[in-house]
Amino acid sequence: MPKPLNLAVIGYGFMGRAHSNAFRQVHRFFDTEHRFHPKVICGRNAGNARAFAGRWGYEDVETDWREVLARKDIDVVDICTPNDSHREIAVAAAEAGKMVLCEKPIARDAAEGEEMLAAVEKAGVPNLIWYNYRFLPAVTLAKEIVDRGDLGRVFHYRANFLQDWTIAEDLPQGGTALWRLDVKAAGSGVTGDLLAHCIDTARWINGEVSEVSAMTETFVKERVHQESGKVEPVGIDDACAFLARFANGSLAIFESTRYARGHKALKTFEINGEHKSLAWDLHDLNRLSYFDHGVPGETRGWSSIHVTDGDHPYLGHWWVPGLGLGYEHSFIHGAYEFLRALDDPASARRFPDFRDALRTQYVCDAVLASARSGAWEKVRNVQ
Ligand code: SOE
Repeated sequence: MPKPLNLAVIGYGFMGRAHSNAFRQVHRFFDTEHRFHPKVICGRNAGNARAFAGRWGYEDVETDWREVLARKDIDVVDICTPNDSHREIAVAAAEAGKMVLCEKPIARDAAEGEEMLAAVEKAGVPNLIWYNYRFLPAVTLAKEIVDRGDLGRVFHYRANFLQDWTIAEDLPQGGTALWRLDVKAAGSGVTGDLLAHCIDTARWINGEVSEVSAMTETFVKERVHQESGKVEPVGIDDACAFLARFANGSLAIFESTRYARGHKALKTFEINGEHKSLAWDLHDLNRLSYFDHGVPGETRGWSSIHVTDGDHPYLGHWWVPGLGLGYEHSFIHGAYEFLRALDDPASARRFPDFRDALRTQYVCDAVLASARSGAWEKVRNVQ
C-alpha cells in the first residue's frame, strides 16, 4: 500500500533544486511504500517560488517557513536554507511533529546541532542530514569492501576537497549565493562546507575520529559585504588542513581549500590497509581504484573498477551495465535510503541522521579549536 508523505521544501537555491530532483526521480527508479508527494515550496520571493513550483511540480507556495510548519497537511520538511537558519527551523519542525531533512552541515556548530538532535529525538521524528556523497555507488562499494574486512588492518586514510572559486579579492561576501563566505551565516569556511563531507565519508568507511591537529588560513582578510555594502573582516577559513587519529589506530591527513587554482570540486579519498588499498575521486566518480596485494607479483597493480554493473550498489535500478551515474544520483539514493528505512528499518543502508551528523560536527569543531589553540584536540562523543 502506498504511503504518501506530503513534503515541504524550504529554500529554492542550489540545494532546493538538487533535493527536488531527488524527490521526483526516486519514485521513477525505486519502489518504496512511503512516497514523497511534493506539496509546498517555500521561499521569501513569491515570484521565484511560483516559478520554482511550476518547474518542479509543487502544488503550493509559501513565503514564510512558520506558515509551512503550521500546516496540518505537511508530513516532511526539507531545509535547504543557509546554515544559520538550520537550528531554528529544524527545532520548530520537530516540535510541530514533522519529519526533518536538512542540508549539511547540521548547523554552524555543535551547540546548535545538539539542540537539533534533542528536538528530533524528543519528538521521535525521523531525520536526515544530506551528506550525499556516501550514496554514490563507488563510495558505497568502498564501504562494503572495508566492512567485509578485506583490507585487513587499516594504516592510513587521506582525503581532499579542493576548489578555486573564491580566489578573486573583489568577490563580495554574504547574501544570496555568497553566504558561504560570511561566517555569521555559514559558521565556518571550508571546514563546515567541504571538509564536513570528507569527514562524513571517512567516518562512514573507517570509523570514528578520536583526535585532530589542524591549521587554517584566511587568505583574503576583508571583503565587501553584499548586505551592508561595507568592507568587513572575513571570518571564515579559506583553507584547512588537519592530521587525525582514528579509533581503529589508523592515521589520517585531510586537506580542503577554495584556493587550489584549477580544481573545481576535487573530492578524493584513499585508504591503505594491510592487504588492499582503495582510492576514489569525484571527478571520475564511477570508478573505484583497487590494489590487491594478494594478486601474484607479475600482474599485481592498481586496477580501476568501473562501478556500473548490475550487481554494484544501486546500479540494478538504473541503466544497462557500463552506463555511468552522476552527482544528482547521490541525492536520489539518499532519498531512497530514507524511505526504505521508513518501510523497513532493517533493510536500509545507514544514512546520516542528526545523531550521526552531530558526530561529524564534533570533528569540525575540534578541527577549528585545534587551529586556534595550536594543540591536538580530542573529538567529543555524542551523549
Ligand atoms: C560549495 O561550493 C559546495 O557547493 C558545497 O556547499 C556542497 O556541499 C558540495 O557538495 C559542493 O560544493
